[in-house]
Amino acid sequence: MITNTELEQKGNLFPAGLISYEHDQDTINFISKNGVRLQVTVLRDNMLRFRYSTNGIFEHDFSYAIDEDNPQGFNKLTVDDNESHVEIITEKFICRVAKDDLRVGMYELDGRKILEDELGFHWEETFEFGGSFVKMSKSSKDQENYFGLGDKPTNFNLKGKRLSLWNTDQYAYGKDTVELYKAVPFYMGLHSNICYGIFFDNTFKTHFDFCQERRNVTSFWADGGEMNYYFIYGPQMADVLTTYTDLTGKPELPPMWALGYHQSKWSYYPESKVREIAAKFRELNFPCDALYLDIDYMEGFRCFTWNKDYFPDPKRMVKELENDGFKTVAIIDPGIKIDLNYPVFKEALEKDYFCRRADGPKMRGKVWPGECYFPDFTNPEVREWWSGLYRELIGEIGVKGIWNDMNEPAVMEVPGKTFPLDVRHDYDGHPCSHRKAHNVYGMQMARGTYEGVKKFNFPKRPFIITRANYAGGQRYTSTWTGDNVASWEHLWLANVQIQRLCMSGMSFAGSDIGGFAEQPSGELFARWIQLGIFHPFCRVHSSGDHGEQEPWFFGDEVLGITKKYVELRYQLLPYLYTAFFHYVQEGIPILKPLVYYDQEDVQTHHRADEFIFGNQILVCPVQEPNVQGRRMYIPKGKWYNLWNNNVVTGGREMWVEAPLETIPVFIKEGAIIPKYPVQQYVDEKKIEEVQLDVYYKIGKENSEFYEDSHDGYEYRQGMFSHRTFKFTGKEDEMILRQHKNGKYSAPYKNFKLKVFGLPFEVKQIFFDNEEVKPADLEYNDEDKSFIISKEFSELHLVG
Ligand code: MIG
Repeated sequence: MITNTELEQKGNLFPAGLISYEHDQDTINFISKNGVRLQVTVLRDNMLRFRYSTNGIFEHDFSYAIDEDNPQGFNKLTVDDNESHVEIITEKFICRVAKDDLRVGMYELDGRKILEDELGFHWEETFEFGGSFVKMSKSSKDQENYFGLGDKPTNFNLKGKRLSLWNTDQYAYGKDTVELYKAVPFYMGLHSNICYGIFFDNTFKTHFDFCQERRNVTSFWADGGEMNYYFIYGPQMADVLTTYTDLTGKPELPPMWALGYHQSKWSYYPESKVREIAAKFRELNFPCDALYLDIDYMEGFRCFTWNKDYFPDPKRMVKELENDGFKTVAIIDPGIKIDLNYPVFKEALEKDYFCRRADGPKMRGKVWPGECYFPDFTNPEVREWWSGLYRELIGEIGVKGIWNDMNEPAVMEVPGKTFPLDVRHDYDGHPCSHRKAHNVYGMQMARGTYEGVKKFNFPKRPFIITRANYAGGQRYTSTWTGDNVASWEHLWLANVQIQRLCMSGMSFAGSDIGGFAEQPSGELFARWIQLGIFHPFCRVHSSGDHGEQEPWFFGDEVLGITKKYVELRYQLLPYLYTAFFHYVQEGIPILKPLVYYDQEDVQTHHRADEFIFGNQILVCPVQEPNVQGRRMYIPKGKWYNLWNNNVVTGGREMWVEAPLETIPVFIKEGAIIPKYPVQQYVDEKKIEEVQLDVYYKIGKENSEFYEDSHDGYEYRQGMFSHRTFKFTGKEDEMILRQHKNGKYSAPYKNFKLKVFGLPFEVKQIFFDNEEVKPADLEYNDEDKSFIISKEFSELHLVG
């Protein structure tokens, strides 16, 4: 146990007793005897913001993370004065601020403790940089567990870990590497079936300790800036996460092709190589929607140029690929080669858009092109210029997506692998050093890219992928987990990292399937594809120097298996798109770890292998070589094994068969899963009919199906269709009702309904309240299927 005296000897300072407090509409201001100010703002009934100033002065309030349009407003705020504390009561919970030291506690309305300050706010002044290290510590319960924090490659449950957030290029990182590409200073705590969230919106290097240093204490602190955090009350994890995602923002719907299968490699060049890869996919009927061009497409790694020896006519190539269903995605890095004959460099130089060192020289660093300068993406004028650079690439050549890399920012051959800390940034009119701007540099680059791609691809939707990001960056871009390795451990990591990103507001994420560094065995590749098709972003990518990584490279068996799974992804596109719609609308994560799915069941708090894809599909990857099956946890309820339709009862661990061609997948009973036919790429075919797989249940279950034209913005004018299927099953009767919102009507007319597990023989059928003959609905008794108009309102089967 660390005592205050020890901490004080180390130079830590604490708030002294309260002098006064006052409140207006939504904010309560506390002033303490030594000048510390605490501002508590009520944003939502379940969310408070806490800001501390050590000397009574607050700097201008500015954040890159917070979505300007985040929904705000609350129903109730009461401030009560007690002898020892001030009580802030919202409709959902109570916050108490102690009068003697400003320590804060959060309680449910019935008085149950959610979270209390341990030492609470304290700080240490730094003469070298000015400002302070700002610190916070909270007490933790024995059964309390922690989740979140972005892309950390460590156990899903963070209890016992100490981690820091400082965006870093970590080639071939490993389990427990402390700093990776992204900084998402948001976590959720869970105990006694109460979940809450802490979002520490501070872009300096931040640190989190989850009971590692001291068993019953969690703490977070930053190397500078303000103690500025949001407390979000659940009690359900879903409430916490959707509130956080509302606060920091949601992306727009991607074009559906971005959810297809993507193939990448460092590097596909020259043009003949790209064509060879494209042709092979089509020849093998292996679905693929996008091909990636890594840095070698450029002229000497100069961004926004083409190597004309390798790609003599990029516009023609991109067009021809597109005719064949392939969208081209091209990489763009932040480093701009120092070269007076290179127009992008010259313009940025003339306009003074490059970052400078504290004493004036420009920030110079080596990356792929050699010596480079780096645009200051935290300057809005620079972002605007940057977005304009995409005119040719997107607007004229027809590239459909942009891949931003190296934007931690990464610099080669220097200590720290990034900019020196004295580098200056505009920070949207709040000039600062790299200490403060480092963690948002990549996010602001991706933001400028997003604006550009959106502008020049309009009226089609933009697709961006970035390596580095900060909280809120999900508004602009998708992401991947960087330079992983072709190993079984990394397959495990990919599973954990993507689930964690989904728990951090960044659902549109995937890993380099098969591993970036080194080469996977065919078995590892097959297992990774089986997992990767259930990740929101699905791309095979690898470095150039370890052999081939196309699906056909591993022999016929692996090709057959991977093809079957990629086809399954294409069939499930409408289901995935619906999950994406919920993410975009409500901030609901696309993958749901079991703890999110059922926090009441404490078994789930330490599980990380299994997850729910969308709402109703349970997936559990095989993460070891040479196995025929594995043990896995099935959450409560009944589930159909996708491969044999056997029904299992959950709430327990069980052995599941999983030879190489099988990944354990279960469908929740009562679910209705919409499926497209297999296509080689999105919109290859005119869809004639959508299949609805119905998994029978005695009881009720709702399912949803969102559709629109797969690209463009007409959905914003109501041109979407959002269907809710209400299923009711009895021993001898099934009722399926449909409600529809939106004006869009897809070109196909019918659903093919297929009922699994129907417990009775169909004797009578009522369709929209009229009795019909089996033949009217083309009833097939063998597979229990019906063809019904997609505009049906009720199907009623009687046994
Ligand atoms: O220093 O562009 O993570 O996906 O293929 C390596 C080359 C730079 C790192 C990325 C990787 C990409 C590679 N890049």
